[in-house]
This record gives sequence, structure tokens and C-alpha cells, in this order.
Amino acid sequence: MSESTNTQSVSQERKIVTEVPGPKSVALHERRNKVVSTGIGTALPVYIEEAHGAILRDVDGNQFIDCGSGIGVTTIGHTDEKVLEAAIAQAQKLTHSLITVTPYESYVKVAEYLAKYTPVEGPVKSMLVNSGAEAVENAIKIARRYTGRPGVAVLECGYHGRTMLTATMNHKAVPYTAGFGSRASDIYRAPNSYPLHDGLTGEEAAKRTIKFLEKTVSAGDLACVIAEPVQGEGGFIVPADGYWETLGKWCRENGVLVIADEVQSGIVRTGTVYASEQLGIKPDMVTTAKGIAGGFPLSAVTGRAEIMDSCPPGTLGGTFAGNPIACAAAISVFEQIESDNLLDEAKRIEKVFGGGLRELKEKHPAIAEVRGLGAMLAIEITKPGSLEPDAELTKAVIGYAAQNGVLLLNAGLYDNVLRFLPSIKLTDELISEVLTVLDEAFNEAGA
Ligand code: PLZ
Repeated sequence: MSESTNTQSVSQERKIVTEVPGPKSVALHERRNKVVSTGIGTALPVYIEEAHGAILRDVDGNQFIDCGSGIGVTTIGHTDEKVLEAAIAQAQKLTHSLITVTPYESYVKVAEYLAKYTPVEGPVKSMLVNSGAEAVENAIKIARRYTGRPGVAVLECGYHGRTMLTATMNHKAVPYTAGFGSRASDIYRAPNSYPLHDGLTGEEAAKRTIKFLEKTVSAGDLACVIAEPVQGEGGFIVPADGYWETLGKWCRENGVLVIADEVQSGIVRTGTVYASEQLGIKPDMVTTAKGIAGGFPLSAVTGRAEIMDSCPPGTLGGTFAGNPIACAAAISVFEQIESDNLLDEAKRIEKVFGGGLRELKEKHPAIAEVRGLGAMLAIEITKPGSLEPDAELTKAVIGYAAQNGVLLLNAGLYDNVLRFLPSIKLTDELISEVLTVLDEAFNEAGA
């Protein structure tokens, strides 16, 4: 390990030494407000200087337990030693080439790993890009080209990105599309399976989805159904058992491709490499991003070879797509899935963190449900005795936690879901600290 990375200086402990945000963060925020667009929001204005494992350290020396991982990116932990070693070694050899000009091996190796791990049956091929939205855009281009059909079905509560096509696919108009002009065409939003709210079995919910698609679009005009196996921004919604068996069968019978958007749920996050494996989804294509390269920007579209090869040379690409340093980092992540039993770690988090959250639910009537898989867990917060969302309480809990050294994020159509996306390096001791802070936060709010 090169000395210059010095990541071990961030101890795996929570430590608050100033007010939050501290004076240096406040000063940086003033500078930022002069030169950074207001369109770029900030969940917690503490400026991070260093991070390692499950801990963020800000410029004032405060240390936070990171339950956000930069929205599900640093699944393997911040500044993971092996990822850094691989990236540094690659940076010293080749930082950019561009696969469509002069190819390089690491791109091919990432595609080989994707072929091994993505839950798509038969021979599969991939293409690499930079962000989740870019992967989703390309998946849709390819699905339309392969099927010759324009329609794209998304689900209620879904989220797919911030470019105009992907933003149109998001359920929420505010903040994603409202005021930004014409939206993309041929996007249809079908009912999802949301067990806490709809009370339907998976089969019933799937029949409702299918009925909507048949009536509103007609299968013959539909290129794909694209959905997140566990809906992320929508509130970590896990569909009822059997939802995908019924919906997937209908898609196959009607030549409609199933695209699993695993940008948030993929790469170890849910305790399997891809969440589709646990939910009975048999996707024709999969999008991967976030956790794939341990903090470097990389994303992928992987699909049945026949579908991926419906695009002739030159029709897909992008200047920075599949950057060699990001590819080297991704290879290290893939290597560690087996060598370091990463899946077991995600399952440990589900057991310890999930178990602790269920205990909290017994004490605090505002917690309507604990749900999620692996290190992708959430609680939905409602007015006690009802399913009415309580965004205010959710915000208060997040605020209390931040003051006490725990970074939490919200989610959900009504901002009333607390989501936990920690790194799998989060120890049992740190989990128990998070649970204590949460307990205090609910007590403080009298909920
Ligand atoms: N698909 C399932 O979760 C990104 C959004 C962060 P990009 N989710 C975090 C924000 O507020 O901008 C996401 C996702 C799913 C696609 C995307 C888009 O991935 O890498 O942000 O483009």
C-alpha cells in the first residue's frame, strides 16, 4: 500500500468535536454558495475530508457513521485498500484510452465478470458507461432497437436517473422533471407491488400491473418493462412474493423485455450479487452502477448476447465510458466478492441491523414497517396507527442523528422512509451505536 493514501488515519469510531456543521464546514459552505448552482442540493453541509471503511471525517475533525455510502456507492467501504491499490497501479500505467479508439484489457475483464455474475441466462454481453442514468438510457436504446417497439414501462415509486429520458421515468415530477420542459415520450408508469400499502399478493399486484399495460399501452407497442428489484429512491420497497413470476411470464409471452435496474440494489448490496436472484426476476438485461467500482464512476448494461448485438458498431459508446482506472477498481471489487466473502457481510448486516430495527419498531409506534434486504434496509415512518406519511418526524430523526454523528438519508415518494445503505464494513458495534442514536431520536420526538 502506498503511504500517500494513509487511509488508516480514519479510525472506525463516531466522534463529534464541534457543532454540526463545524466552523470550517460553515466557511466552505459560504464559499460554495457563491459558485455552485443552487440546483445541487445538500443533505448535510459537513465537508468531508477523508473517509475509510464505514466512517466519514469532516474538515472539523467530526466523524460520522456513514449509513448512506454516497447513496449506495461505497458498499465495499470507503478507500478500500485493495481497490485503491488496483486503481493506483492502473493510474501509473494508463488513465485513458477509449475502447472505441484503442481497446484495453481491463474493459474486457469487467465484461467477463459481468457475464459471470449478472442473473441473465445464456450467453451475455455488456457495454460500459459512467453513470446509472447513462446505463439506463443505453438499456432503453438497445431494447427499442432489438424489439423495434417504442414503449417503455416503469413502475410507480420508481427512480432511474436525472437525464431527460431517465427523469421522465421517475415517479416524482418534483424535483426531477417539473419546470424542465418537454419530457421524453412513450414512458408508461404502471402500478407496482407495495405490500404495506396495497395489501395484495404478488400475483394480484402483477395482474394489476399487466392489466394497466394491456389497456394503456398494448403489449405489441412495448419494448420493455424496466424496474428496480428493490425500489431505491421510492423507499426500499420489496415486491410481494410471486410478483415477478407472474409479470415476467406475461413479458416473455408478449416479447416484452424485462430490464432489472440494479443500479442501487446490485453488487452485493442485498446479500446476493444482484437482488434479482432473490426475487425471482429473470431479466433479459441488467443495469449496474454505484457499487461496482468501489467509489469510482463506472456503469454497465449487460444483456442476452442476441439483444446486445442488435446494435451495429458505432451505435453505442461515450468518451469516458469504461475508464481504465474505474475498470481496475471494479475488477478488485469483483475479486473480493469471493476472496473476502462480501455476501456474508451483507447478510450479517441484514441480520444484526435488521434485527435491531425490528426491536425499535416494537418500541416506537411511528415505525410502520421495517423492510429491505442485506445492507439495503429501511423503516417507513407514519402517524401512529395509520399509514399517513410523517415526513416531519423523518426529518427530525435525520437531524438528531446528524448532530450525534450518524449520517442517515431519507427516501420514499413522501419523504417518510429512513433508508440505511451502509458499507459492509460497518461493524456490529457501530450498528448498535446507530440503533441507540435512532432510539434516542424517536424518544426525543416522543414517537
Ligand atoms: N437507477 C435504481 O438508484 C441513482 C440518485 C442520486 P446515477 N440513485 C441515486 C441523486 O439524487 O441524483 C439511480 C438509481 C437507480 C438509476 C440511478 C441513476 O444513477 O449514477 O445517479 O445516474
